[in-house]
Amino acid sequence: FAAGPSTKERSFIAIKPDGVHRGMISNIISRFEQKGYKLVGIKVIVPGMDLAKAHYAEHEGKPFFNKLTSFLTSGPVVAMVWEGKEVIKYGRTMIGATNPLASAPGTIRGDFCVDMGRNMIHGSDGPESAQREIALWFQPSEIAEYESATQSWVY
Ligand code: FUP
Repeated sequence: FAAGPSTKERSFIAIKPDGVHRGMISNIISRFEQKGYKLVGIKVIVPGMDLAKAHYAEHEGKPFFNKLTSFLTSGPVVAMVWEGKEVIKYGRTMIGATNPLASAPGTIRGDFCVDMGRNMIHGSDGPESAQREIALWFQPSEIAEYESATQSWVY
């Protein structure tokens, strides 16, 4: 077992308020866990408007921005950091397309959602956004460094 640098890749994954209210926390966590990814950070947080706006800064000025940030601040978000081989890209594959009606069955959005504004989950779209979002939502001390006992069976 030789853990190359890519196995330490991290992504910011968040279950949005609709996912929490619909009781999808365990289902979503199960999917990432069963795939072989490692949970290294998790918290339940009702984000304030500053955090919501910073998180979705790339969409500032777009017609859906106010609705999007208001929705995020309306209820709890389960903010997580998942680690593992190509977790950023493959996490996005597991999540599905932004529009749930364009998401394949088997993806989280494809299986559970029909509305773009209620697509349940967020996942970083690249290494830079992953780094930025993890730093925005987590203190370094809130992220656990550990070796998984079963990782050698996954890689
Ligand atoms: P994604 O990375 O798949 O979450 O998608 P985006 O970053 O492009 O969009 C962020 C969120 O904005 C989406 F989850 C839903 C919302 N959105 C809209 O409501 N309308 C749009 O036209 C695009 C995005």
